Amino acid sequence: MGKSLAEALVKFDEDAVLGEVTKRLDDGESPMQIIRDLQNGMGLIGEHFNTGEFFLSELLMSADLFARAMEILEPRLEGTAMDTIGRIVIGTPKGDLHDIGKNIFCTVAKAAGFEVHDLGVDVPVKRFVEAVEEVKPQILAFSALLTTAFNSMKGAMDLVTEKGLRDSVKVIVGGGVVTETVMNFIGADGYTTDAMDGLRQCQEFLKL
Ligand code: B12
Repeated sequence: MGKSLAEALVKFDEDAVLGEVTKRLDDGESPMQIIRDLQNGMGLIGEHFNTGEFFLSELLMSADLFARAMEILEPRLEGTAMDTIGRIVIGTPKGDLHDIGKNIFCTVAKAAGFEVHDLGVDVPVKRFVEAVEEVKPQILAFSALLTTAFNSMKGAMDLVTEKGLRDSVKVIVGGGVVTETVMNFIGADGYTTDAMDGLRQCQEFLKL
């Protein structure tokens, strides 16, 4: 099932992708599991890009098709949380424009009751620190898909520490290329390549 969805995405077969997403939702499958399969498809597309079989135009086409699938999936992710359980400031750091995964995490975090302050993409180091000062979040979150974004995140973390704000926030970094090494490099408290796992870690940070 999952494999065919990933394969349909790699073939840019819009009817097959949207048809399977709709069918699996109708069959009662969890939207997050469907997103994981689409994420695997994006991973395959990245591999084709690496080997030179795909170009930037294919990355753009895949992003567009993913967005269409998300239009169907997103309403199913949204919950009806009544009370705010905590504040998250999130952004994709300077130099990085990827936001599909960040937006998915924002949706599930909001659905779980977090107040999410999304700074968008290509966010300068200073903007993260200003937002921590303004919003006073319990959690500062980065989404990074490019290795070149690691230095921007480290810069933001250094400035947060310099301003004496480090102890006021827990920091999590998410995104396809993120590993424990990246977490340690920037000095974060957690890392993940999965939105639901990230949500669990955020809830744990607040001891919910
Ligand atoms: C789609 C895509 C694009 C689209 C992005 C559109 C958009 N609006 O986001 C476009 C075409 C713009 C693009 C451009 C480029 N891309 Co690109 N792109 C991809 C691709 C194929 C898929 C990424 C994606 O959306 N995946 C699906 C989502 C759902 O997965 P995800 O992001 O991992 O998110 C999940 C989790 O990680 C988690 N999550 C994400 N963020 C966060 C944050 C928190 C706090 C938490 C808790 C969780 C969390 O939640 C999500 C759901 O579980 C990847 C391949 C790959 N393997 O990922 C390459 C990839 C990321 N791109 C790559 C490259 C090189 C580029 C370009 C430099 C290409 C070029 N030559 O111009 C440019 C850079 C532009 C820039 N400055 O940012 C490389 C990066 C290599 C590297 N290690 O640095 C990759 C890995 C492709 C490859 N070579 O293998 N790209």
